[in-house]
Amino acid sequence: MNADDLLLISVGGAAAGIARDVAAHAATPMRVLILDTDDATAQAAPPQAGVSSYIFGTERLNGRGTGGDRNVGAGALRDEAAALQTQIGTPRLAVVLTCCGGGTSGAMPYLLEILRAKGTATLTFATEPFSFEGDDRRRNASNLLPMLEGCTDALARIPLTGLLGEGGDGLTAAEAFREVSERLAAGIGLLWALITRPAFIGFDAERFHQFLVDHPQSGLPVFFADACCTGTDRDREALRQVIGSPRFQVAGIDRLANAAKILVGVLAGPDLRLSELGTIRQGLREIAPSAEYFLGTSLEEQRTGSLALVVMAFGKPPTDVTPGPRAPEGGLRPIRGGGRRAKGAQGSAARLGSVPNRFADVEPTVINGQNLDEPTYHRRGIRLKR
Ligand SMILES: Nc1nc2c(ncn2[C@@H]2O[C@H](COP(=O)(O)OP(=O)(O)O)[C@@H](O)[C@H]2O)c(=O)[nH]1
Ligand SMILES: [Mg+2]
Repeated sequence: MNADDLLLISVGGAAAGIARDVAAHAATPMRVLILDTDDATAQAAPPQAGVSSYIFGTERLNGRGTGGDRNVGAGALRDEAAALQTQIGTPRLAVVLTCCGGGTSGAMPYLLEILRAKGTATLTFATEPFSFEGDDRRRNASNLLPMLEGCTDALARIPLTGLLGEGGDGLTAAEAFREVSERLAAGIGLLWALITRPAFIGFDAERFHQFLVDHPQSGLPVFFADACCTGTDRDREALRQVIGSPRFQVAGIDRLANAAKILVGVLAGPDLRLSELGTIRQGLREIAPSAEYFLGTSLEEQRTGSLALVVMAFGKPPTDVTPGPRAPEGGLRPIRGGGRRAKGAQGSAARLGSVPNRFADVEPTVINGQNLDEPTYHRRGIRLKR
């Protein structure tokens, strides 16, 4: 794999900090493009190998940011399409990260269109603001997110409140933002290591590209959980934490049991045993017997003794759901008692997920097992513009 095949792009101030964190912890140099409208982001951190910053819209905004207006963010990027083409190059796969709520993420749809025109497959992580942030930020996010579905190959919507989980109320706002940033950086970092350092059973950028584009749907919903464990029972414990993650219980749907495709990443040292892969595969098969499985492994000396498990569940339209063992009475498995929490989750475990409902803070309109708040093209599996 060529190092240029893979690119991490962040859009906006908060996403920039997370992208830098991923780069700082990566075992191999990675190419990161930080995009923002605010000069302060480029000046905030010392230079890092492989990381470049590009402040767009300076003619209109003079490096002062968008003032929270996402239309300003969108227009600013359109001004600079040509320069941006050069910055991006021609990666086969781009992981795009934005924290919705501000104005700069308004540039996302246009950025994703540029990537699609280049033939780059895109996996987008988009966070939704904390409820305490105010209505304007929530509105910005809930208007933008459905637009992203049409222009990215797979979309992980990540409510920050859910990412923080229980016990978040006692934190200061600064601690809460730091905590969610660390969880996101840890999850994306594992995914990156999996793609860039494949071993034996590789799931590299080209395979990921095929995986994402070889599908009739655009904007595939993806739900993501990870855990890192040590000890003799590390495979079972990681499996237990991931399977039990509340991140898979979304709007009354068990997104793991109902996944169409499950991408399983196992990152360990050279001490990884075949039986551990067997345990993980078997455990996931029991939860989602009808899903198609993809396995990738990454072995690094410094991981010896630990096992990190990343599971990404790619959704399918609810019209096409096969009940799994967690949905014995057919259809989608409802959440019981507000979803299960993984017990004994370790500090290194990070859980990412997404909400399929297109309206924030509104119960989904579910009729005959279909969530009518999901766009029709999405529910029916129609891929747009491809
Ligand atoms: N994970 C994380 N999210 C943040 C942080 N600060 C702000 N956010 C979230 O990011 C959203 C957008 O903020 P920002 O990226 O600064 O917007 P911009 O002004 O358009 O660059 C906010 O509404 C918050 O939900 C942070 O430190 N960490
Ligand atoms: Mg900003």
